[in-house]
Amino acid sequence: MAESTRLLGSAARKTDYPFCPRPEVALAGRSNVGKSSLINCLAGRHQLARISGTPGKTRNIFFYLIRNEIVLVDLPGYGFARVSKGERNRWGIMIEEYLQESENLQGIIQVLDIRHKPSAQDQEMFNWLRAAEIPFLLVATKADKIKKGKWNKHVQDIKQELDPGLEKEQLVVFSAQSATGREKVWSFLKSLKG
Ligand SMILES: Nc1nc2c(ncn2[C@@H]2O[C@H](COP(=O)(O)OP(=O)(O)O)[C@@H](O)[C@H]2O)c(=O)[nH]1
Ligand SMILES: [Mg+2]
Repeated sequence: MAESTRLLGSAARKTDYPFCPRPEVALAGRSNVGKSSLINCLAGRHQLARISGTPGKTRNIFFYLIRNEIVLVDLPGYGFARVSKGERNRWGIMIEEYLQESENLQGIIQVLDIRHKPSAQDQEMFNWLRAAEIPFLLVATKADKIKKGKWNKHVQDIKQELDPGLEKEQLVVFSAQSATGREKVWSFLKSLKG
């Protein structure tokens, strides 16, 4: 029997997407923000998604089946300054095609660094997913890097930039290192099924 948590495949274009037997949830965020670490933390597997030491290389879209429940779709990270214009276009086409054409996209997790205000590209992504009217969750990761007493201030700053009217449960404080917030992200994933 195939493993219930595994890489289903990777692709750049729709014709190459693997068959996904479960609802798909895409992860969007800046390069190096912690998307792959989040996937590994949710999966309870350290080396499922590759953690990048060197950010910015435009990669394919990776599809991971998690516990036979959900498919997490690791989109290539945006906002890496040193890529060429051609690379950036390739990135845009890849992500847009996935977001518009995927057969079974049920939700999006936008990953932000809790320490930083959302960048212009974070805001663009957020506006896009708002307009798409798809269930979404904001995850403010790397929470272990700041004191717990400061979490709320950083969360408020992020909300202020994106949308002050965001509901509390739409933004989860997370750490892949300590697994803070893991259950809340799972609750979101489970709310999408079926
Ligand atoms: N301290 C800490 N480091 C993290 C966390 N999440 C990711 N990182 C580190 O941030 C870097 C980029 O992580 P990665 O998951 O590859 O980011 P991605 O490019 O968005 O997939 C790696 O060095 C990770 O170890 C976290 O929650 N806490
Ligand atoms: Mg990654």
